[in-house]
Amino acid sequence: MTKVNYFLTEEQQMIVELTRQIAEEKIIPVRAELDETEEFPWGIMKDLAQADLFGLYIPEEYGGLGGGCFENCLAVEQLAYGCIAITTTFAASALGGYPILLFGTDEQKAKYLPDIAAGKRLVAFGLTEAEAGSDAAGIRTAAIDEGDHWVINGTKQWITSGGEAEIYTIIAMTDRSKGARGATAFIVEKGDEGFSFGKKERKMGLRASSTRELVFNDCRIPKDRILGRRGQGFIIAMRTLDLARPGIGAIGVGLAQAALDEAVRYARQRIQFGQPIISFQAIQHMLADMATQTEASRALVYAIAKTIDAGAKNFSKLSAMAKLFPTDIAMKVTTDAVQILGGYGYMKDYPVEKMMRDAKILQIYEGTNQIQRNVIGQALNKEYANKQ
Ligand code: COS
Repeated sequence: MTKVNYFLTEEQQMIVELTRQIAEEKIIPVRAELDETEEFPWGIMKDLAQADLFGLYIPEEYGGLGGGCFENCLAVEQLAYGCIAITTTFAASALGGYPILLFGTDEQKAKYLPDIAAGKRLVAFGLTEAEAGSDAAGIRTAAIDEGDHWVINGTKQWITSGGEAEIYTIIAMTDRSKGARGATAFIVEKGDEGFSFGKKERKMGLRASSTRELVFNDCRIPKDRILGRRGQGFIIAMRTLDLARPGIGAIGVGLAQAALDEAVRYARQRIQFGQPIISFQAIQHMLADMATQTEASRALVYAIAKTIDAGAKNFSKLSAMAKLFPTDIAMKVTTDAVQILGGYGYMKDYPVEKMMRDAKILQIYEGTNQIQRNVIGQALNKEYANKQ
């Protein structure tokens, strides 16, 4: 049967094959256990480091592979076929690294990117706080300029790889009176004075990924840890999210594909009323929708990621679309997969119950899907205003 041809280069095809192999050989065998124990997937992070995958999006001069958003999407899609908790741990490293890549000075890039690319040090991104989720400009963590250093106070919440990562790119207020324009980005390192880790969350899904508070208690960091300019922090966060969101869409594609494969396999071998349930039109139509929606999601993510890599400017709307559609589809397809497996689907003996639990986070993190719709809606409003 002909598959959609996305005309991947030889190098891109290699990334797909390598990450699929890691998903099948390393991730799938341990995913249920890590989901149960909530253990951080260090072993797999080492495998990904050995395969040079942490450097996928980092330029060659800093030891990376020089890929773009598209290559990153190809990799996380295949890893997500195995487990999205483990993939999120990997993807969070790009989210944390993008601010340095996009806004770091030459010195900062030279200092941090080679270790990040080699997978020697994990990096995490800290924006969210207890009172500032969707309303990202509402953060309260504050950084004060004290001459030769900065002093940071506040708490970041739900930070992926919190406690495990060694480098953190965080956003803090340097002038609250200026709202979004009063935020500034900083690099904080594990071990910095006054920087510690708080509550580790217990979650519905995504259990092999660590989600933890970052606590800044008179945390002192050197002056040169500022990222970009003072007051540029909100823009840095938004530009980072714009670049990262297609990756979340790609994780949704990988997860939907995994759930679809499980559902088709099961429907072909499950006998009821004397025949495999796939011979019933009710099941066939569900599978047909699941397959079509998964392929449509893939095509959307790939097209938008390539558009971004081709040098698009102001791609927030596209990036939001690339996150929104595939993640809503991943939720639907995993739910339908559980339905097709019926009672077995609800049991932990089959992987689809974990897939459905995991899928929910995709509609929430890196900006809820309601926020993605806002971003798209506001962009449409602007576009059409300019046309008149
Ligand atoms: N790229 C560059 N600049 C951007 C931007 C983007 N994608 N989005 C907004 N900005 C700029 C605006 O142009 C504006 O600049 P000016 O002050 O110069 O006009 C400034 O940032 C503030 O923008 P806006 O008024 O739209 O900000 P809001 O407070 O209304 O927030 C949303 C906008 C809701 C889109 C933002 O808060 C958001 O993305 N929230 C979700 C956060 C999120 O994803 N959290 C997940 C946790 S991180 S894993």
